Amino acid sequence: MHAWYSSHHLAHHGHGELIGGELLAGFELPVRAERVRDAFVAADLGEVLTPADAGLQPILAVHDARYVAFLQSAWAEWRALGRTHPALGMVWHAGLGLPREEPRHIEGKLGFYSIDAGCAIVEGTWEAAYWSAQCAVAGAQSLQRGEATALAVCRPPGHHAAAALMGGYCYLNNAAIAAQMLLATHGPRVGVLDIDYHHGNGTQAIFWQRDDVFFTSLHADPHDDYPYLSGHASEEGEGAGHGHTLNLPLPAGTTAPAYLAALEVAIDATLQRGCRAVVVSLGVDTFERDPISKFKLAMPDYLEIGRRLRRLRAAGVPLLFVFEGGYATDEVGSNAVNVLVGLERG
Ligand code: OKP
Ligand code: ZN
Repeated sequence: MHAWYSSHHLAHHGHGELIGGELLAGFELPVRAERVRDAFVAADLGEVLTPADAGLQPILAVHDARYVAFLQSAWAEWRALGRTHPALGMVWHAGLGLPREEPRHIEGKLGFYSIDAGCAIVEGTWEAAYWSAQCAVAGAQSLQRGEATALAVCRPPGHHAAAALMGGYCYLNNAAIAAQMLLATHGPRVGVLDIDYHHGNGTQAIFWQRDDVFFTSLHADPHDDYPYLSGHASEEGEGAGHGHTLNLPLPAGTTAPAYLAALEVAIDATLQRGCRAVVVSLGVDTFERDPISKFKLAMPDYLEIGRRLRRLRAAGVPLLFVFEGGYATDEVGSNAVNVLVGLERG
């Protein structure tokens, strides 16, 4: 198996995060992707490769062109105001239900293209987000060449980003970009299996009205945790997409037995929908010592998650793992890679 990694992610750094109303040092740190790459090498699972530049086309197949243009120019527009600190918006549509028109002022644009204040923009944000997406694109191409498994060491993560919205540390939806690509070769239906602690609201929104991508997610009950506003079991998709979204919210304190039972439900549903390739949004912020999460998975549980995923492989379904969350920096690498080890070695 190959792991796709780009050092361009290092350019996205130096921003804090609003936590409970205070601007503090953030959790989404460069070291996270370094640790995942290092653990992949240490586990001797395969080669770490640098993605080629596949350009904007696969990104624009998922994201609005105006949004992508905003991401590309946001830092320069912010700098033009004389500001050197990270750019952060403070004004949101928040469901007024009124027509949307792109503001001219960068402060307006930052809010217009955000679901929350979780996405500061610094000088290297676009560079990092672009190459994070290129890792996912290269991973999808691995599957398109017939490989059974690949890992995209994406950073920044992607599953909270929608077609024209950033949020929750995410700018471009790496998993959605890969799933969209895989439709061309593995259609008529591919799956996204999101096992990050947080609901993959951006991915859900992108495929909400579609029947060609089945989205299923295990996550913290949104009554109690971020992203709060979506991820309920009652959300099943709309129109042609009805029945092609499956949310499996779990309570704070969830341990392996309940977690793995929900994972089996998600795997069953993915097989039942006839998905011919699956993108796994691989967040390991379900870990017991994760600093921002409330599930209680232990290190060996990640091996077991991988073992359970063998059922997809046995059905001939190739798997692309796209790295999402996981903030316990000492264990994030082993936890993410242990899923692959469990899958490969049982
Ligand atoms: C991104 B990913 C809750 C604060 C949440 C944003 C979390 C973004 C997670 N107290 N802040 O899904 O790991
Ligand atoms: Zn998460």
